[in-house]
Amino acid sequence: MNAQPRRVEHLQTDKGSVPVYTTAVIEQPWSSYSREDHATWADLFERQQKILVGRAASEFIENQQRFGMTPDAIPRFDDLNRVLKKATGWELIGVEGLLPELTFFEHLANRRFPVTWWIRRPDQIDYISEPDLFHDLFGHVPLLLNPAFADYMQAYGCGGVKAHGIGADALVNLTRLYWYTVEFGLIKQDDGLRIYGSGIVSSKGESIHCLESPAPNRLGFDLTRIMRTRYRIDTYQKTYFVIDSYRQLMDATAPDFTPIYAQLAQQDSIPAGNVLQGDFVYNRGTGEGWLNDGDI
Ligand code: HBI
Ligand code: FE
Repeated sequence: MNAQPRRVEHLQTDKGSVPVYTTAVIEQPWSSYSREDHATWADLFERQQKILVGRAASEFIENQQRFGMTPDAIPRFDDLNRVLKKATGWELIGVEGLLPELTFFEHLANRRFPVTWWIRRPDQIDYISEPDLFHDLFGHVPLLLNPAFADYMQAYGCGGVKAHGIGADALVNLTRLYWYTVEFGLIKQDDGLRIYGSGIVSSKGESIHCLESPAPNRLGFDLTRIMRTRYRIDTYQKTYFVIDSYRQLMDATAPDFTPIYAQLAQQDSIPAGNVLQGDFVYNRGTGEGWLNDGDI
């Protein structure tokens, strides 16, 4: 049984009331993982690896192999860091769990990715409301080997530190950008739409739902459209945004967001399930898209 992480408080955020942990950086207590912890990693890894064939972005699969991640045991952060540091200068650090936003942003701005050191219990295998080791290691870490995505994550962190200084509305806008790209993003490949978002690749049901269900919208990436779009944390997404490339994400964070936040402050937010005139709508089957010229 793994040691229970130390909760400090609950923070009311737009993700609901989430536990916020100490900001301490913790050495991964690899030898303290129980056989049950390693078995939970193996179960989740093997299940997701099967589901993600033909569904996950090609870089995601390739990079998992470059890290040498296997279901055999929970990976050691030190082993992963040897590969990661050389490739894009990023470093994994162990943490207790969700960090206060400013702390999180400061780590990203310095190419440090916080990874929760503990893994969920077997009875939480299908869903856990906060990022555990599986979500972070399996979901977030592979794409940090991609130079453009690694640049984007650092730029996002720098933007987050700035937004924290501007105010709560700017933070809400920026958190939506993280949500609809890093956590729930899709990418267009020659062979169709594929998943790169960590929240999806670490979830069995949503890995299938996001590409195959007729219910959700799949819209072309548009920075201000994303920043205006609300989201739910307790259901599958009603809208997914599709990028053409990771470089597109990096380029989108090039401008100073201050005037964008000012413009957004004058506009209403958009319900998660709406499709608006001017949205670029993708067809889930063919991956082809068209400009929506009328309100749906
Ligand atoms: N803390 N450890 C950790 N991991 C996250 O993904 C994380 C966080 N704190 C805040 C946060 N994510 C989100 O609010 C981001 O949108 C900033
Ligand atoms: Fe995450």
